[in-house]
Amino acid sequence: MEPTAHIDTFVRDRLPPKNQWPRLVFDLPELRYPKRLNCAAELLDKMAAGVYGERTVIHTLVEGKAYSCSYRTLLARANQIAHVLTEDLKLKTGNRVLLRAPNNPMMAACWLAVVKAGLVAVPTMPLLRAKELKQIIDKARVGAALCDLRLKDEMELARAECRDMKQVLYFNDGGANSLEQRLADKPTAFRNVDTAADDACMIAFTSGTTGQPKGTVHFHRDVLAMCDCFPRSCLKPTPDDIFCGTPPLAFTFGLGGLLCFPMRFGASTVLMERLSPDTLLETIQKTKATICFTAPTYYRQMAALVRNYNLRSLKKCVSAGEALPDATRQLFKEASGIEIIDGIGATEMIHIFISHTPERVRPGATGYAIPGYEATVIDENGRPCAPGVVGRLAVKGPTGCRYLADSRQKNYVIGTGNLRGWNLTGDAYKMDADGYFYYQARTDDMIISAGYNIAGPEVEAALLQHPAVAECGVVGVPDAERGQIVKACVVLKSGYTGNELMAKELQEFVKKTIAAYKYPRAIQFVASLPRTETGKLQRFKLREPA
Ligand code: 3UK
Repeated sequence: MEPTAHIDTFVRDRLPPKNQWPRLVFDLPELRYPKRLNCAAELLDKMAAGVYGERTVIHTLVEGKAYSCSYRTLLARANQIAHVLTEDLKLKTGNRVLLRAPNNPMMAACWLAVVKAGLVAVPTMPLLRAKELKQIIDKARVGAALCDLRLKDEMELARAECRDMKQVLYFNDGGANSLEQRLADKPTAFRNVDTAADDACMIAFTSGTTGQPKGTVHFHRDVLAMCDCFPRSCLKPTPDDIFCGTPPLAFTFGLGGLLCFPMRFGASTVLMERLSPDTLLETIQKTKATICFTAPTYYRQMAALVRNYNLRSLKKCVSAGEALPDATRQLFKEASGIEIIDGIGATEMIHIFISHTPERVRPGATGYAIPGYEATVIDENGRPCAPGVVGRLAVKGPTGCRYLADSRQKNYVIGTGNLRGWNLTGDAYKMDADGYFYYQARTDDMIISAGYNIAGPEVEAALLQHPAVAECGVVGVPDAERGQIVKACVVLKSGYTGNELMAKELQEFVKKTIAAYKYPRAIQFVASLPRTETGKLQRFKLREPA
């Protein structure tokens, strides 16, 4: 590794053992980064100094009123925050800083400030509770936090339980001792720390449903690699693009799509704190956004509302976080004329590695390995599967999994054989002869019923084609006779009633749409489905007895 700029080497000291590292490939010319690199300097200082300086980087709406800020203004703000971190809080390079806020301009400025100062950002989802925050603070040994005032309660509860958490500054507050008050008399210039390309700049925690959260370590180089892969090949943004969407900046899907990608291309982003499908559409209309990032469930709900809005500005839509059912793709296309760009990414890989351009879409497929990445499907012996055969997805590229001090590293990165150093995402996939990848299920979500392997998402895709179905989730539940049976939890559209008759009709519909043995033997009608802050269905909750 390159000599570190970090005085505090906590993170480097807790990287996985060398023999468990992912193998990295940097074949594309745009991925050949210099040995010394500060990604915030590339994304912010460099852009602010050039032709983009006076152009807008962040838009926001506060009570319907539009505000915007230029690259140069954002740079000045981030620099002042960097001074507060290093002078007032006396943080040393390599120290971890917790970040907590909904998507707003201060959250963006704080992330950039932390990274400019050679500190390590630990962004956290706004809805996390003190107990979850404590796990993260303890694991990453975080000594300071920058937190939105509205998230103060859980922050203070966590702080009381964490000896390491010594200093917390609040923002969007305005009061005495707030971050805003401290930064006000700081210089607007700051000398960035000359970090190594492989110094950590962020620990992103996975939104795991069970057990201790896993911290994935990302280097300065990784942040630029995420900008130079997916957006460059599939989105092709221009400086006139306006990005918009829902994923939190604390989720790498949102950090890329709503902050780093726009900045890498001299474009701008709309940061909004809470967006529902209808307010997202309203925001696109008001800000004339051109690119939208959100989860499949949002596109499905938006499809029904599109005609109430003027979306002429909108050109491209990206879906990730969970599988995009073809029925949703078609509904949204009929409503808006836009072919959604699906992409699978992971916190471990930092962003998307299989996707497609709108022109090269294939129904039912997530896409192909995007330039910079390789992907394959392997069997239980670790050998590549023939086209059409379901196996485990393995990927390799310029980014890869590095858990902070975690024995689960060896479950994610292959340790032996020809594919040593490839990443196993935990997804069951099949590939066709042209290299398109078709999602089946999470490997541990495959349903085994009377000896058949059944992928829940395939049954969901069938159900979603029925006109009465708004949303659904399909899981395996224990059954004395068959081991497991297929159970569907169904949200009906308004105007339909969930009764015996409807259950029968849906069962018959699935039998006619896909192989009959996959039909849901149990159907439960529910008012809504349990989802994470990132739009993922919480399948484990559907397995719990009603
Ligand atoms: C699933 C998908 C099918 C898949 C993420 C884009 O979701 C992200 O990261 P997470 O760590 O979860 C990773 C897992 O989510 N998944 C994500 N996208 C798709 N399954 N089709 C998709 N398009 O199981 C994957 O292993 O929360 C997504 C960018 C950055 C991200 N962190």
